[in-house]
Amino acid sequence: MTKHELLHAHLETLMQGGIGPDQRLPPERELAEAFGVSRMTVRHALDRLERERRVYRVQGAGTFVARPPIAKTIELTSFTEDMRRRGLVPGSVLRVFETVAAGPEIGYALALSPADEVVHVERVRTADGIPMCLEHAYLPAALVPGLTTLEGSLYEQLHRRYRIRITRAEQSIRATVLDQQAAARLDAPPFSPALLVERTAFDERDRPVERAMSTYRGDRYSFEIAVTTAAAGSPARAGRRSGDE
Ligand code: 16G
Repeated sequence: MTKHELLHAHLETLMQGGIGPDQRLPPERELAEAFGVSRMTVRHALDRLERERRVYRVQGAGTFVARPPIAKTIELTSFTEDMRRRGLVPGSVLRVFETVAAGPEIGYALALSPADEVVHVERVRTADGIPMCLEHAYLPAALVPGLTTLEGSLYEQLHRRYRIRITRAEQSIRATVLDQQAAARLDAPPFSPALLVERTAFDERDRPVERAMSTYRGDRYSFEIAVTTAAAGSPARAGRRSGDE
């Protein structure tokens, strides 16, 4: 190993072990002496770590270990997890549970033919007993044989009973207003503002397993998405959805 490589390996070890986030690395001079390299070499090594956003410099104070990113992408959660994380008790009122033909749009999203059967579940999702969201979920009937009703978390059931684990989703969010029926279900005035989130969820084998439309009351729910510059390694990281309680 060259001196340069030794220095790099040493810095890696320091950051993974001994020195935690927001703690200071040894001064440049000390590192240069310990490894028998010039201060310029030490600076180059630190520059590289700074570009990778693994350390940051504070003028006059030194070089500090950066906090790791919270998560790489907007996190995929179920309604149940989302509410629990915020200390709210998730609940559901089942309105519809039926098996119907997919039709062209749902069929397209789930890679089925329009005549193939899907299970349609309509639920009012509550947080601490208060209606928060109206959800329509469609699942290929062939993937969930014997499912005749739904209690509790859909994603937990899919996992426990059918070994289906949702690992990624394609999602769009747009503004809308509540029609008469959705307003009645959500205990809100007709035509009040809402957020419509449409999701196609995929399992570990990348099969589309759910197409869902979730309509959130605009006055009770907001999405929080942390964004960062591309230089940080990923265009968008860490998201947490939050409701307005
Ligand atoms: C989320 C999903 C919805 C899914 C549900 C499962 C969005 C926009 N929608 O609400 O597609 O069906 O979670 O929740 O994130 P559950 O496991 O609590 O039933």
